[in-house]
Amino acid sequence: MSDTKVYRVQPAWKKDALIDNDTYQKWYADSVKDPDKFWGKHGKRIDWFKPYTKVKNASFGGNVSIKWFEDGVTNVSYNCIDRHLKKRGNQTAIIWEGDNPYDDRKITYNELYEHVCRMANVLKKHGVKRGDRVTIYMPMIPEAAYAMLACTRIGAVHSVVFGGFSPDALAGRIVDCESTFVITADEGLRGGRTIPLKENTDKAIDIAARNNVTVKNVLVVRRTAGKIAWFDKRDLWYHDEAASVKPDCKPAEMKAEDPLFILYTSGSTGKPKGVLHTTGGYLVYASMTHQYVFDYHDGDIYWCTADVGWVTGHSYILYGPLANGATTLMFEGVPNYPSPSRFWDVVDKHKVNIFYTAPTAIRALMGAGDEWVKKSSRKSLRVMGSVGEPINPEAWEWYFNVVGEKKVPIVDTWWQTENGGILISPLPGATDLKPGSATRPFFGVVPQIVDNDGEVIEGTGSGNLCITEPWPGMMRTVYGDHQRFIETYFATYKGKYFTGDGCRRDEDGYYWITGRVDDVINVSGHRMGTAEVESALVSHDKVSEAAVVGYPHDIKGQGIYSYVTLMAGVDATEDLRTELIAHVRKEIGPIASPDKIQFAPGLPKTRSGKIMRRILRKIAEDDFGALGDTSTLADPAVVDDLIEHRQNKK
Ligand code: 6R9
Repeated sequence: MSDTKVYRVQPAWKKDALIDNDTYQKWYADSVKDPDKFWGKHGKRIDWFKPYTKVKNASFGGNVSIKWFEDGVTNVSYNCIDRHLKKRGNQTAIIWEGDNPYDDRKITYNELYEHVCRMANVLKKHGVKRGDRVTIYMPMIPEAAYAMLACTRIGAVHSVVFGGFSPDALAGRIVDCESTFVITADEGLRGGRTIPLKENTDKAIDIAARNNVTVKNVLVVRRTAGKIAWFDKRDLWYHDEAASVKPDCKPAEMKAEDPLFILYTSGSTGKPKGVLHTTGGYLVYASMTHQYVFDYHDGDIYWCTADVGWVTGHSYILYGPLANGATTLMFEGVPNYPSPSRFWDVVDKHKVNIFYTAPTAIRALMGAGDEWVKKSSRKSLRVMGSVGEPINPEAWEWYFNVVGEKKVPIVDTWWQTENGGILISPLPGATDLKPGSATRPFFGVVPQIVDNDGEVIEGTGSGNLCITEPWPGMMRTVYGDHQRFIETYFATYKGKYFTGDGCRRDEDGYYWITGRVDDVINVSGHRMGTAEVESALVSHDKVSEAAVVGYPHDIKGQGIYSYVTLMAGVDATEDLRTELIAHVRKEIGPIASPDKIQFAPGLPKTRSGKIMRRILRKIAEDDFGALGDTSTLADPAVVDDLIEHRQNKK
């Protein structure tokens, strides 16, 4: 659309920027023309115990094998801590801002070294070895960072599970990667409310045991000192254990392709997949994108508001910033506690220069009113970012005009758990901005748009977004299921990585992500498979069938709309509606709570029994005038009933 607003790079953004537009063009061209040369050079941004001689050895065809820097030897915690000690041992590595505004802490690189070494020695003491999977189920406290880095120090593979997930969801993730060591806290604290993490862990461990995975130890960090159950042979207090071990621990020598972490994410089918990232390429990519996308300079105070339970927290609270020797802020709380000024109060309090958040938070704060922003100065802000879902132009404009006072560039960063780091984004000193567009690819990233038949769309046009060339930060496999990796990402369009997102390219070559084209919905930036919510619903004994779709939601981006068919003889009551919502929360967690439940005597199906989700989406959007072709429906009368009882009447 040529009538889109363009915000040109301002002289102040360009002045000390690491990359201007000419440099972007040149580097991008080099990165695509000769990836071996380009990444061979930039791979050296991290320290290697043994340098690599091979750079790229990767193919999206056949069995799909991705290797970067494969004969190099390094260690992630060494790169995030040890190598900075000489120059910046006394610099703050982590600023921790508690849920309570009076609660904060600063941890220097020297202190981080000691905490991580002690935690690593605790893991070793209890038998955790290289390659073992450690599950981390933690609130946003510095010990979560110590735990992750401690795993990388000894070569254990961490699997961080978001603290908002239920015991069942946690158990599923423990079982899938056969993890026998769990790190948690007594309770979490968010927005003044406690979250029973240890109690959830206890429940999850019982469920895991019934599925033949026995957790041997639980390391518990004391956060609230709330009352918890204790199992002497199994449970360990972190503060006792850490005091009992040495403050030094030699970093393990890891091969570039040794597994670094697993992170579970939702897809359109089946249970969540364990996305596996490896050591060398991931760290090179996370640190490089952190530096250039946020135009990070030495001494900047950097704040990403994500939770460490998501990939954004992995790459852009921890690994990218720490590899770059940055001061990274970790926030335990929520945007509107104790008031909707909280984000901006924290920005002023810690003089934050780079701020990275999600559209759902921006929309919620926009709804609370400008006065909450205007109470603060925000003078320190130099770059602002957005991630997690498409940002609508209204929210973008508000972020730019009200929060940034027209002076701060916004980087709308598009990427996925599978990608390890940002793939499409403006660079502050190089890219003219268009509200709602993630703009241009990062170095080495080759996007391609294809139609449903796989025909390549050149120039301007819309379709499905693929990436045709490997990049160092990408996932290597689905943990324990390489076939699923191939089928999920490389089979739809053979030999190409398919993102699952729809996309438009405009006349300037800018990319506009339009959202998922598969059965994944994005609720407040959290990815959810409709199939997961459906299977949670049908696991209730009064439900015979369920179909779940997304619908546009003002704050969350998408809301969850569920159509539920009850067992014969069961009455559709308000109480049952409440019960079903509680049931889904128990099965998956609060983030999966259905916003709407419509009791449906029947679902629209084709004669072969496939649910016609297209129709369900339209009804959920209250747009049933445009149902499209319904001629393949087995029983057209079903649709009339669904329309009559729709829950989103405008
Ligand atoms: C990093 C992260 C990935 C999905 C992705 C897309 C959506 C993320 C976006 C965006 C438009 C952006 N998404 N960033 N859509 N513009 N800037 O969020 O990873 O949780 O795996 O979600 O999120 O649909 O496919 P993940």
